[in-house]
Amino acid sequence: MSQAPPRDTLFSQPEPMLVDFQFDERVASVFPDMIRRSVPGYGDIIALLGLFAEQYAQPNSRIYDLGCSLGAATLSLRRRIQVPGCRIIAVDNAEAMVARCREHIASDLSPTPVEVIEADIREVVIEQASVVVLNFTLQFLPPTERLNLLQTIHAGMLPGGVLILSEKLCFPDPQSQAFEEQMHLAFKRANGYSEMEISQKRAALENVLVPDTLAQHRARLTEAGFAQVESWFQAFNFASLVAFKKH
Ligand code: GEK
Repeated sequence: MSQAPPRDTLFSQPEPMLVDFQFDERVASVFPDMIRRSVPGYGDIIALLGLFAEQYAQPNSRIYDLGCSLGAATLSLRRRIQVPGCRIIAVDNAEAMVARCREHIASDLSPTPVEVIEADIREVVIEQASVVVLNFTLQFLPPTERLNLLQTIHAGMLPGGVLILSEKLCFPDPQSQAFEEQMHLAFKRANGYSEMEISQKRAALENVLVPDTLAQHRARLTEAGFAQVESWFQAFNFASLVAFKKH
């Protein structure tokens, strides 16, 4: 019988010196529980990413999972690729994530080869890409560096390629912002997080995760060269877009 994943209790005790959030061993060891209880729709997005691989992976191309953490998106993509000659490149710069990701990939028997690289996604060469996934990763780059990464991705994509971009959003009007935040808070409480856990995690992420609005994402993707942008998923303040490179 498989064991339940270790529960995230990282912010359950008062921290006198709360430091900025880091993707270290403590986070990696509880990550599947943490992200499912914190990000509404995460499980659905992961499952549906497989459909993008099924529909858009081109024969003899590369598929990138940028900020792969433990490899959940990679595995979903890998299991639904229908064409020959693909290779998945999964990238993360957190050592603890990469070590565990390699174990997960090794225990999955799908045929498409996967290379797990410990690197900064800003340093990785993107080429021959038919599908690129940024699943809740762009939000951790400094805002001024986001356009540059999207331009690099666009340049490394094949005609007809797709970029799937999932992000936490903020909202330009205060009423929408308050509503979406309230519902996200309710989601976390319903998943068993205490007020202390919620407020300490929020403080730790304050300078680390900087969200954009949907309009900022659309404008940036267009500026980076993408021909069409569709919004395909949203659960409260978490959304996913797909951007198409021209055929
Ligand atoms: C999933 N996509 O399960 N270079 C490489 N990796 C980075 C960088 C960077 N510059 N910045 C952050 N990361 C995953 C979930 S988690 C989302 C992605 C979250 C990595 C970081 O180490 C972490 O593993 C990941 O991006 C973000 O579908 O924790 O909210």
